[in-house]
Amino acid sequence: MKEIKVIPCLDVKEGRVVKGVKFVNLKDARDPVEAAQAYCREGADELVFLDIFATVENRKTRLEWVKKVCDVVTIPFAVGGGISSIEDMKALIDLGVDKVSINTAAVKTPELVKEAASKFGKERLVVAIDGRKNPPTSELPRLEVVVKSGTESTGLDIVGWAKRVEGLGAGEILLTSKDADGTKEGYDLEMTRAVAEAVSIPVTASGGAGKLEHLYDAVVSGKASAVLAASIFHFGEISIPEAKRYLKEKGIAVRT
Ligand code: 0VR
Repeated sequence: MKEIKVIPCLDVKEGRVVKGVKFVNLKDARDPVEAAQAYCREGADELVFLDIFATVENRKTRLEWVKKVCDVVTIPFAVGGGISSIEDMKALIDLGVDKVSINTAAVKTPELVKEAASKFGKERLVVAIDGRKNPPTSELPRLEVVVKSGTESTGLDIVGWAKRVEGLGAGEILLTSKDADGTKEGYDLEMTRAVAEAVSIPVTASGGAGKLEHLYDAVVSGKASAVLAASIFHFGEISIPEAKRYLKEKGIAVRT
């Protein structure tokens, strides 16, 4: 059984790691470099850095923030936020970033996924999909893709979009539930499972982790290949070693 990855996520705003609920009410959490060093030391399998306001502020990813973290990271490092061209990706990869993650830009220019996979290899290309659940009475898809830090509706069905980006060459999908983000009430298992069953590339569950059981549920019910969390790790409620020990005791293969 392939090892399940435990991934902390640094949502960065103005050079600091922040954390909110449902993408809003962002509160200061910790310094990105200190956090990255701690997570690497504690055995995280990968680190995600999201420059969460780059796109809405219509600017490129803040390379100076990324470089500071890049210089201390000793595990695979993925960066997203504001990436909208091959040049943006090359600049990050030249800094030493292992994987680039595109979200809004993929929706706006799907061909970018194909071009990036061809140029850098699909193993370096994550497509991040932020999703929300619409009420059954809505004309919008029940599971809908949202972009621009969750501020813009796309009318796209999440499963259809996931299958399309897989076909275009995405190496993996980072699937974040906007509704679950920061609630600590658990991942959106319906959304995660629907996508994981529709594609053959790895799907990372993201948004809502609050208890150790949630991590297990995301893997077993959600069929996720990796579990990403922010709140529980940044505020010290659960540590990376605790998470991995729990999953291992429940029979889930993890890197120890
Ligand atoms: P937790 O629920 O705290 O584990 O958060 C996991 C995940 O939702 C966040 O790391 C991150 O993906 C939230 N994302 C975005 C955002 C937060 C604020 C503004 C925008 C975005 O666009 O992804």
